Amino acid sequence: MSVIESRTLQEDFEDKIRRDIRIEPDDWMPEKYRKTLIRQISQHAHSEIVGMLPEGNWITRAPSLKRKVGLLAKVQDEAGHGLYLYAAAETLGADRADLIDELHTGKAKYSSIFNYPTLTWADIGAIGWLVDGAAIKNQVPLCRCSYGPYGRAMVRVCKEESFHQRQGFLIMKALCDGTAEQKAMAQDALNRWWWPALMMFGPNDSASTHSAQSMAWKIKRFSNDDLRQKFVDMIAPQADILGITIPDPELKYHEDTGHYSFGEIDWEEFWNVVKGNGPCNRQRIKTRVKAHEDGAWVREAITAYAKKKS
Ligand code: BYC
Repeated sequence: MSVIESRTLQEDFEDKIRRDIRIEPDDWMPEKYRKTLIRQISQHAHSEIVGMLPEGNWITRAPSLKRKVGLLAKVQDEAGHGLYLYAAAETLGADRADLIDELHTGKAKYSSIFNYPTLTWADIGAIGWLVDGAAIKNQVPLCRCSYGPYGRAMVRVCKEESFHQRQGFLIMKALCDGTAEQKAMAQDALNRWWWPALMMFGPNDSASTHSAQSMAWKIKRFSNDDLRQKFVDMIAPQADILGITIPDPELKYHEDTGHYSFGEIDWEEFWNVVKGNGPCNRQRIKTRVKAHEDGAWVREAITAYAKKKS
């Protein structure tokens, strides 16, 4: 390709980004844009798949048939999200088997939040309310991502996430309206999930290595700190409705700005979990690898069936 041709392609790409025209799989794109998307989309897919594990732990122990059906449907939705996302990464030329291998060998990251244990039923409420709440804040802007297949996948994911958040809030509400012991369970879950939920948005903007470029390419539409602030502003009044207390003595509402200020995240804990040393990292990967190995016969059967049909 000549220098002039490649400059034209680059300019054409930049022009599309400027004019909010989506980049599609067959369009020319800079190699770094492709790599950034494969990184983010595959990490996102892994998060959905690993994210099924803390909740799966409670499917057999849900307190009623209604709750069991709701939780089953939620976990099933998450499997679906992972699959749309792996498919979106494949449109960029990534090989799904390689991506999964990177997860299983610890090379690929997935959201820090899923490395914490689910100790009581209230944790399922807290995950739906806080974790899916954070996911919605982060993912609604991704519906406008400059890369077509990712943005379109996010539309359906976000619709499902909003059901998930309501499911979680309603579990929390039932517990908070219940006995003193049930309300204490809800408070304990909030105490344990609050700070890890804030960490989901990633490092502060000043420490975020990818934000500036990803925002220039309109992959990300808001910075990590902006989204974290939107999340706190959404959740704090909901905690008041539930009658439970966010475990942050520095949390304060400011009439003049309409925003809450909040305390500093323990970044040492965050990076420790991201590096693989959280309470459940090893257990999560071990469980995933086992599920993958146990499912080998399904992959073989599907491949044999496809071959026969063709
Ligand atoms: N955990 O430069 P930065 C769900 C990494 S699924 C682990 O700010 P970026 C759900 C980051 O990857 C929720 N690692 O990065 C599922 C980077 O490392 P590398 C998942 C994190 O990409 C089931 C480094 O730190 N959501 O909701 O610009 C049940 C520097 O960060 C984390 C998504 O994946 C973290 N929390 O921004 C219920 C959304 N944060 O790659 C619910 C899509 C940062 O250089 N992803 N790192 O080795 C994103 O929006 C962005 O990738 C992030 C990070 C905001 C997460």
